[in-house]
Amino acid sequence: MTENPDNPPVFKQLRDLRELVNPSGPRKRLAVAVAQDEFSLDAIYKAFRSGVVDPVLIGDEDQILQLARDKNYNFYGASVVDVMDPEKAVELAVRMVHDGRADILMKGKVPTPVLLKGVLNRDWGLRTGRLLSHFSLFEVDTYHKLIGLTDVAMNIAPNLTDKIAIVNNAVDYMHKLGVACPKVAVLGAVEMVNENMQATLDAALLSKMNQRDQIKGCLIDGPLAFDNAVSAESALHKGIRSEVAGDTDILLMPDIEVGNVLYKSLVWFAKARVASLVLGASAPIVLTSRSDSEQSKLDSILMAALA
Ligand code: COD
Repeated sequence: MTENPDNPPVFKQLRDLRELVNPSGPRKRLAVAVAQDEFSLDAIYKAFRSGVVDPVLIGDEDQILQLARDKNYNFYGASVVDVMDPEKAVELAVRMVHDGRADILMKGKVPTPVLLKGVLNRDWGLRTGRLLSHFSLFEVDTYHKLIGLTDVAMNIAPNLTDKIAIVNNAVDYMHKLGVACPKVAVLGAVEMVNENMQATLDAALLSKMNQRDQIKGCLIDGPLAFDNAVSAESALHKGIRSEVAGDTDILLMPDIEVGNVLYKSLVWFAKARVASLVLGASAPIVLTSRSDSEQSKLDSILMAALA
């Protein structure tokens, strides 16, 4: 796969993110909703020991302390708040961020919709007036740089307006990582515009809006089928001329089903590593799957610290 020297890959591996976190910077206060989760605690403990976060562990205190004892974790200096009911634990964690008593929200052992409904609460949630969206950063051995997927977990069936906001959230985050002009591939099942496939119509409009500077700070092309998005050879084979094909930084999903299946295919079949956040809220939100590894959760905390 060829790399474009005009837009060099900044990161190949998620562990590169660690070098960006300033070790002498202030610790981020991390409010964890329903913290009695083994992999989450493993990741939080590592981030705590390395001086990145000060956690507030909200949930079933007995279970949290038991898990910490089983692992010989010394959380001295961190706080544990006993809240048995998961919805109440979510509310307290979200309120802490809302009130400025915490910098980052993290999902523990609680279903994603329960956490997100708390985040979207009109009185004590983390709304900003922007659309909130989920963003995953993947390290795949067969690709030459980190690649973002969005939205695989929050917006179910985004319309064109939503997709513009989803792209902007992802592009803003990539800028923070130093990618000056991220390349966005808008995915479809085919690379031609088909008036019966809404995803291809949205993709064509997004590309044109980008050309006309209505969406800035990135280079958008689509519709691109997945193979064209990640392989220049494949695009060439189909006669597609595209600066994005084969050098994509961000894959924009047509809907949550495509996104979720691609996410899980990469994790389960390709053994890819991933870190994930919700963007667009008043603070970064660490939102990984309950089945994601400790490594994935740690990298997601680092991603949030960088946001
Ligand atoms: N950003 C900002 N505001 C939003 C967003 C968003 N992404 N989504 C909804 N809102 C606002 C709406 O404008 C409205 O004011 C209010 O929130 C309620 O909107 P509803 O009724 O559409 O939303 P809810 O509360 O029923 O559901 C919002 C969820 C995010 C919970 C819902 O979209 C959802 O369940 N998403 C999928 C989550 C999931 O299951 N993920 C798992 C895959 S791993």
